[in-house]
Amino acid sequence: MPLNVGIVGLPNVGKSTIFNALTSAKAQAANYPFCTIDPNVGVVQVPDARMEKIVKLVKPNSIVSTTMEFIDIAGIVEGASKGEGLGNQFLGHIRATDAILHVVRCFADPEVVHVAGKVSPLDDIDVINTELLLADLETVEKRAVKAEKAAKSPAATAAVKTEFAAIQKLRAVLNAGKPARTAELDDDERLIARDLFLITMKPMLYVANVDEAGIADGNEWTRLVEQRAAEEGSEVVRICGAMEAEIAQLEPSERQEFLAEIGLEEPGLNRLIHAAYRLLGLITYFTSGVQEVRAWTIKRGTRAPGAAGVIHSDFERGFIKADAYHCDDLFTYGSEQAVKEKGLLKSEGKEYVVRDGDILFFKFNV
Ligand SMILES: Nc1nc2c(ncn2[C@@H]2O[C@H](COP(=O)(O)OP(=O)(O)OP(=O)(O)O)[C@@H](O)[C@H]2O)c(=O)[nH]1
Ligand SMILES: [Mg+2]
Repeated sequence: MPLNVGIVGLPNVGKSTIFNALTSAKAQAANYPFCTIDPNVGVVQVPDARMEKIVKLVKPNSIVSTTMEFIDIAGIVEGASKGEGLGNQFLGHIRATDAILHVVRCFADPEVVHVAGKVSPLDDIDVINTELLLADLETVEKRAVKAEKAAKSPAATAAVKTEFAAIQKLRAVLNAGKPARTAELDDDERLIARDLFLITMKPMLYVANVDEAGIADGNEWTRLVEQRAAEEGSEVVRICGAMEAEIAQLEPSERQEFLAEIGLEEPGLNRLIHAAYRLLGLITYFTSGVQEVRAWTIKRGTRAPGAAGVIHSDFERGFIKADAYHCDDLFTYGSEQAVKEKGLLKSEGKEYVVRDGDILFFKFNV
């Protein structure tokens, strides 16, 4: 289940710069709007400090991180939902993602063109969110015509009526200028909504692209974005795209030195990757042995057989039990043997809900 995150925003705000820093790719990033046309796709290893600690204790022959995918999409302008700019083409690319990073320009730099002529994050946010909303409204209106007819026919089934109810709720929310994700839907209605691939149904977080001075405490613009995000219940990650791009170019040894100089423990990108991972509702469990220590991605709330299925479908089908302990216990007691002696390694069954940071060993039979 490779999950992916789309990077959206106005043209020329730093999307490709951030994408390149994230993925060490060489997508074209340049100082003119609509530099990106076709989407750039890149795979990113999810950094995990716990993994490094496990590796130090277990000393395995090989290490495999978990990954996620980022997609750098063309800039959006006002009227995009009606075909302006690159129009519907890239809205389709956004529709195919699982979550959205919304990059907002929060740096001055007179050298870098702003499509609206001035830095104004709240206006920028409104332009993007409105276009996404209008695109969704069009999808919903189209479906509403058919759904209404079907629901009002004498032969209407319960399923058809549910569909119309869901469409009406979504339409009301979108017409009120709110994202589809704020609609209150029951489980059946949620399934209908899922089939519509609405953009504003996807989880979203704001990325405030700041200059170096704005990293530590933000600036007048990031405060506006943070306030707006708080009102919407969204998160904001503050990073300096230009500097992250430079850090990403450094050799690993130079990187630590550079970060220490500017008083950071890790690149801002790590925070961004972790925030995106959380946004997708993902957690990590580990398998650990002398051959290999490996991180695996699952949705929060997954039970042990489902987690086993991420490794191989046979593990899920033939699931018997999982030996489980938490990596924090490994760090406290220093070895799996010691964790076992403390009685903290438990044998868990099919109902066990896997925790973020669990170390699991599956027993199965097919
Ligand atoms: N000063 C400053 N410039 C930046 C920063 N991030 C990006 N830029 C510059 O902004 C310009 C546009 O960057 P891109 O990454 O190409 O922007 P984009 O959002 O991908 O643009 P489109 O693909 O045209 O939509 C480039 O000249 C970058 O060097 C930043 O944090 N600070
Ligand atoms: Mg670009």
